[in-house]
Amino acid sequence: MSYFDGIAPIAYEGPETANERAFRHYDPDEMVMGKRLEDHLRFAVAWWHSFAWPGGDPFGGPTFERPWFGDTMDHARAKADAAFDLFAILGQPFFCFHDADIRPEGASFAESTRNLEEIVDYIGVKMESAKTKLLWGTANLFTHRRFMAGAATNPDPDVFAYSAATVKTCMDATLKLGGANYVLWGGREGYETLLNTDLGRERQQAGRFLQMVVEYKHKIGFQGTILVEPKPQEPSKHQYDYDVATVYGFLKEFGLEGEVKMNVEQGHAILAGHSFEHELSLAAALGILGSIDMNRNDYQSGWDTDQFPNSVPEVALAYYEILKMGGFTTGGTNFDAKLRRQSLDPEDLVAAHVGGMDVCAAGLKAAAAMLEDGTLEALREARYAGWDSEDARALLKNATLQDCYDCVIERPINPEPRSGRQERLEYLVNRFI
Ligand code: XLS
Ligand code: NI
Ligand code: NI
Repeated sequence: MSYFDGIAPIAYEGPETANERAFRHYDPDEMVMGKRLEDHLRFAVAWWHSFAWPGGDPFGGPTFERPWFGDTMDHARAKADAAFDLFAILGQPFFCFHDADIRPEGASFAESTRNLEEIVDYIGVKMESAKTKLLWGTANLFTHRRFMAGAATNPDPDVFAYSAATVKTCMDATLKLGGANYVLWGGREGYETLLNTDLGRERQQAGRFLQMVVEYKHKIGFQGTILVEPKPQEPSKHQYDYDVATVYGFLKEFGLEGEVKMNVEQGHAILAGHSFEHELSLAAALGILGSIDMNRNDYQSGWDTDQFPNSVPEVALAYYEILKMGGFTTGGTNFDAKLRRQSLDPEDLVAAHVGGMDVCAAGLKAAAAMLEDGTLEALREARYAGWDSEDARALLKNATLQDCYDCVIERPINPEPRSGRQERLEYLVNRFI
């Protein structure tokens, strides 16, 4: 018997349907800008939120009572069975996992690794008869108490070594399951108080750790992309991978900017005081936009609420940046989103994903329409048209302050301000949403 018994695979029925168990906007085969919608969006279900999260919060214990909750390998297999049952209902092409989501912790590193290898084989067999592939794997280096003072940035070299060994096993697992990417989110790579922290040292440790990951990727011939996922705080007071700009500087410092891209999460962007589209636009401009963790942060809470997305206008601006850079290559849209703790039923889990997929599909189609219309990009380009002239280009390339001075005096230059047309642009965008 399946946990999702009685729930049939979700089909596309169009925007007018009253059926809760149907897609209104997500038709995987719909062609958008010459590509199937499924291949644009590349949806993934997150194992941790959908199958491992028990519904607790700082004031209350678990609210979910899933039949697969427990610490044995039998539980782990039952969890994988339920996961693949949900995948068959949603029909999404990918999933993502941490080691700790899929296997029970062992009494030793060796036992944890054996558990991981065993469940990876089990999942591998399930994948043979399913359409679902692995978008990315990652290591949980933040839940167990050994990681409380960080993983790579821990003051104890034993924790550094343990963390590196753990990442090795997770990269092996990701390679074995044919993963398209490998993610590093620095869960506790930061500090609680500067009073006990040597920032300089911890930076160096984090840099060397990431170099080791890239070296190992090449050693084992992993063809996927290594992704870093920025977040400014939570669980630690301050996290080193604060935002896209900060991580880019870090990659440059350690010579990794050609090797590592970003996994940008909506909620993390909000926590950093940015919009999602700001982080995506910057990552695209720097050539390091890899993949996204799609969710929605509560704008008042101040922590990472990981809700399913429900705002088409917001999602549209995010996909606009993605389409503008040419779309995902190895990346995709991972629902790093969880149910609210009162949403107890299997039906809730299905509906959350169906709703999220529909919001993303509607957003992506609006973004594609804006791009195909071209007005927004034409106006943006026109704003910089002054730079198209030979003289202007030479100015940027070779001119000195003295050259500029001479030119301003001789021509003479007296700049005339032009409208930025913000309200008109906002109004234009609304036409597509
Ligand atoms: C937590 C992060 C985490 C990463 C994977 O805030 O979003 O879920 O995506 O470790
Ligand atoms: Ni995430
Ligand atoms: Ni997050």
